[in-house]
Amino acid sequence: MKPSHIEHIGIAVKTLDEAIPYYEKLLGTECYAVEEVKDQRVRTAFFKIGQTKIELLESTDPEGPVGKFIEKKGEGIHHIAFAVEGLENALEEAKESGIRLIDEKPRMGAEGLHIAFLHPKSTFGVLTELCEDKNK
Ligand code: CMX
Repeated sequence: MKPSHIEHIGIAVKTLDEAIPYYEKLLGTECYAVEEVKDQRVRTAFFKIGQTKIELLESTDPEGPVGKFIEKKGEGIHHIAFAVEGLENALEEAKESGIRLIDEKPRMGAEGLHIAFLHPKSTFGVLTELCEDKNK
């Protein structure tokens, strides 16, 4: 596996309405998309800096992954996502090397990317996402 770049950094926030203006100021750029990812029980907001994005995550359900994260740890960095080519093979490789997969198979994430998560308990405490843009 050789990721090409950090695709995005996911940051859990209590409300997009409060966090978006801060990031717009900090990054000097406007949020270019707000999208709900229903099966993940989040609303997301995106900013672009070079090749990398910042993805703000607001929970839509206290029992969802981001709702539980904020309840336990508070707002902050939630996950890091690496862009890979050949996501299925990357997952196979990760599994063979003993990494615990949250998603055995890729699924659809925000922005039409194919995504899969690796469990933070086997990635030194960092929830890790692998993603592939099949439209590229
Ligand atoms: N980063 C690091 N550690 C995390 C974590 C995170 N984001 N989320 C949970 N953990 C840790 C918890 O602190 C806990 O550790 P301890 O046992 O030491 O207390 C452990 O993982 C289990 O946490 P939990 O609250 O009991 O939560 P679950 O086991 O139910 O779920 C996880 C944890 C990672 C499997 C789940 O959050 C998940 O499947 N995440 C992937 C999907 C996701 O995060 N989607 C939201 C983003 C979607 C998007 O970007 O579009």
